Amino acid sequence: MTKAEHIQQLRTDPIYAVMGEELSQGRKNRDVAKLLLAAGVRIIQYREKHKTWREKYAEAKDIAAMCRAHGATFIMNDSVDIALACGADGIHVGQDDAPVSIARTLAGDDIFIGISVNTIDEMKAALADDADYVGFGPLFPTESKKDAHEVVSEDAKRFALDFPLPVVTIGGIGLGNIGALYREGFRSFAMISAVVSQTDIAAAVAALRRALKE
Ligand code: 3NM
Repeated sequence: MTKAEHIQQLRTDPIYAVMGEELSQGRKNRDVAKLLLAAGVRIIQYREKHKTWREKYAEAKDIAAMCRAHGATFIMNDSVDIALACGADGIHVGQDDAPVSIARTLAGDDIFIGISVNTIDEMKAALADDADYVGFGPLFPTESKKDAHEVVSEDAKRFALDFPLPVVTIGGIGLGNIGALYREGFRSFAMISAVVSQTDIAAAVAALRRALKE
């Protein structure tokens, strides 16, 4: 798949799973990736904060290959070098990681780049820096990210709803609120606990997709 096709998938498939072993109920990342793909998830971000470079690279390389075989989009969190080494389709950076412009110079034009944003100023900067999408959050309080910001403001939500880049919402999203967010106008939902932490990932994903249709 081309970069444009991956970005199109990001625009059209509402479910974006963020994976990390600490929140996976003791399951290994490769096994969680298999379950996600079997459940029909087609956008997967690999996010590991405490593994070594080599561990992250070895896992990310395998999971990227699995994603490729399923027509899924594989996004590497933080590390431009691992993203390049493992053949990731996208890179997701935070406000404290390499700026989008530098990530782009390092990664070249074939990998799309998303950046976490919490405020209107950060959304404006993402646009000016030519990011391919923004991860906007947290929408709700979350236990999955210890250093999460304050929940986004209503002004920032209004700005995000009228923003030209794809907006991937994140933070505390699940079965109880995904339908309401969809009705507000949001179209993409990144989740850890509501997907990767669930015992039955396939059932959780099916329920989320149903909630989006209601
Ligand atoms: N980033 P859950 S919130 C990884 O606001 C992450 O940028 C956030 O996990 C941000 O779906 C978050 O379990 C955690 O709330 C999302």
